[in-house]
Amino acid sequence: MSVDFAKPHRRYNPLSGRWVQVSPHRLDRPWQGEEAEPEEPAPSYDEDCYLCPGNTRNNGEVNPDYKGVYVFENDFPALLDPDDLGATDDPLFQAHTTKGVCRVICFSPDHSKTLPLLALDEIREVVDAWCDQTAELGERFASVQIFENKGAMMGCSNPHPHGQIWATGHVPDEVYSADCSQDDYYRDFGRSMLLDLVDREVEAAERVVEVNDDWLAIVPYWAAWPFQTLLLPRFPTARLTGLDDPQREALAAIFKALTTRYDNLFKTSFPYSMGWHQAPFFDDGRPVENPEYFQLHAHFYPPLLRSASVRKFMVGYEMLAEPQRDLTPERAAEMLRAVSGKQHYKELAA
Ligand code: H2U
Repeated sequence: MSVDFAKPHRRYNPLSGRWVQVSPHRLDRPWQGEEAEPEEPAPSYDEDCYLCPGNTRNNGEVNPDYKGVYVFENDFPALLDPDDLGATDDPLFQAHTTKGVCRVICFSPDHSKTLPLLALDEIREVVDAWCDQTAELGERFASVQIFENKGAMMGCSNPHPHGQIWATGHVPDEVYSADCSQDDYYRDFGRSMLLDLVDREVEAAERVVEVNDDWLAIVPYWAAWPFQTLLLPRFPTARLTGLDDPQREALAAIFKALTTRYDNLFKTSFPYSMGWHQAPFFDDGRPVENPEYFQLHAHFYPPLLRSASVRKFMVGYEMLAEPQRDLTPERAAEMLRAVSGKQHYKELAA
């Protein structure tokens, strides 16, 4: 049996175990909504910014005059590190105390430099910080979640280029489901699910956005957001801590190229939520060494659909039934391939 991909169809996401409805025929419908607004250039230093070097943060603490990446404990952490851990045993009202730490990572002292605008060696510094933070927090916590929430459209509180790190004593849902799915596949086929995916996607090429010797960026077959991408290592590694020097270098390069393509697509600083999924460090308190089934990967979830201001809303059917998309993942990959991954539109304009 085959599927006519020009007709409405549903694609399975083997990582989440969930489905997405694809409706390519709807792309022809008329659009009378808003189009892009011109962007204001950001200054390199903003005296009102909580994250710029030398400035006073919201809680009165003063940032050092940092020159590269700067990591600090979140002043308003969502997680605390209590000694007394408790749980309810009521099946209807289950709860347990959570413990963890939250940190903020400023990518650059320059307020105006988002990741694609940083030089390769500066992005490499960010990669090193992600790896170091993972190593340090993985000693104590079951899961280390590194993420970047970028752009006002994503609810990001500050335009200064930054990300966050939350480490938790428990394994959060999204990581847990990626862990279970990969474990199941490994038990069924004796191979890593995401390394198999890498081989198939490189060969097919139709969903590839960027590729180098060590990394691959694709619009996944099951993508729910219009320009969602998945960044995958082409070598086995369960965590960021497993990356050697050339692999980190190559990661900085593909990160810059992918985010440059994103910005060039609608000539805007492309908003997204991006984050790494890496293998848990503990399972019920027991250390987890280096699971062969688990492959490190990063998800990019950008909300934009047609222009710098027209976004996809995950509402209605999506909230109540399952995600739906019009643009096919193959077409989205083609659109991202059609813009430059080397020259950023802001650098061309300068
Ligand atoms: P966003 O990634 O959503 O913009 O969040 C930035 C984080 O920075 C947010 O969690 C923290 C907020 O608590 N923050 C500080 O820790 N100190 C400050 O002075 C401002 C913001």
